[in-house]
Amino acid sequence: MTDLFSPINLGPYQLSNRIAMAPLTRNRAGPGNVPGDLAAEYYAQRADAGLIIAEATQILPEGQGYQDTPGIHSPEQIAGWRKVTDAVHAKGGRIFLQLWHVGRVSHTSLQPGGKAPVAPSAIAAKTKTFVNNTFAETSEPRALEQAEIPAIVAAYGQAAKNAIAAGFDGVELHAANGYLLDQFLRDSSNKRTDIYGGSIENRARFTLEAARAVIAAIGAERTGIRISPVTPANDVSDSNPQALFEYLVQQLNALNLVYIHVIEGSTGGPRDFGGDFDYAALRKHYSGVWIVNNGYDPALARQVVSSRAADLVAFGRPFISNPDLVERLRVGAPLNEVDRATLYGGGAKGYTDYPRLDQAAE
Ligand code: 8OZ
Repeated sequence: MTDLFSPINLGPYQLSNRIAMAPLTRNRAGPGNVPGDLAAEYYAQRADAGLIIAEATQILPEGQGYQDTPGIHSPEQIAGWRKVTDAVHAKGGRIFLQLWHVGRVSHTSLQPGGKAPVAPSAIAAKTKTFVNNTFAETSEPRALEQAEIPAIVAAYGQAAKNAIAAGFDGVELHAANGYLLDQFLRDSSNKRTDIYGGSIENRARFTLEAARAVIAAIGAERTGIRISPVTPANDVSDSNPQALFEYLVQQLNALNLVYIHVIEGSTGGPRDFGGDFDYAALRKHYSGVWIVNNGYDPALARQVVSSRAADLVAFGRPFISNPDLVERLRVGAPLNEVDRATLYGGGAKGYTDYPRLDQAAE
């Protein structure tokens, strides 16, 4: 029988269990947006996850939307991440990096030259970002010229190469949660009239081009993607998400992407948001590894894996507060609660100091 602790193949890798650590923004990068030694310790503490998907990481300076998020576009960032991947591999773990461009979810104070953030269309997101140690409205974006898009597509490929140079086992394209790729996918944020707007095929074009660029750089067997078909996160919505995401998944299947990681419902919120969206219909179009996420408790996680409705379950907040989440799930131990005050920014507190079961018993 298949359970959460059954090994599974992911491209060239054999994962030791079906529990993934979801990508989690923690805003603890150092100067130059370089991940530090504390990040290496944090990820190494969680290395018994079948797969770690490291936090969203900007592919370009323009792709940053919050303070102190790491990048993967400079040599210093590659060197910083190398410490993380070495620490995880030393403990037998597997780690992918999530490649991120925030698009309009940014602030001029983070943009090179203080310029406007870029987006499919010049429509501001009604959402806040975190800059200068406080929450701020996102800045009014400008619409990308069609001629600018190839350079961003190429930057995804370069970032994937950089991730492999940093020792990652693969990458996950961040096409979820209302960031740049999702802004192009969904018709509330994409009002373009060129080949990147209008029809479903046109709105999916940028994401598929980015996927092809990453595949060309590092191989489909090291390339996954994260989508969130109905989430309202960062002020995006779509008039027909079922048709949009069924098309996207069909196309991703043809590209042989190694996994699709689906956020069900509202990110970090209700799983039933989006009403009758049919996730099983999405999966029917895809023959690779299917990772599910959002608000899974241990019982639901066991059920979807044993029924084969999903191949892996990604846990977010439970992995923040339980470095030994895998062991706790194995023995049915209670979970530590997450401290919301230390989620974003700061140092070791709320990052590397959550107790393991053996420490709690001391
Ligand atoms: C929380 C805070 C900032 C960014 C996402 C990368 O939602 C994020 C994120 C989450 O995908």
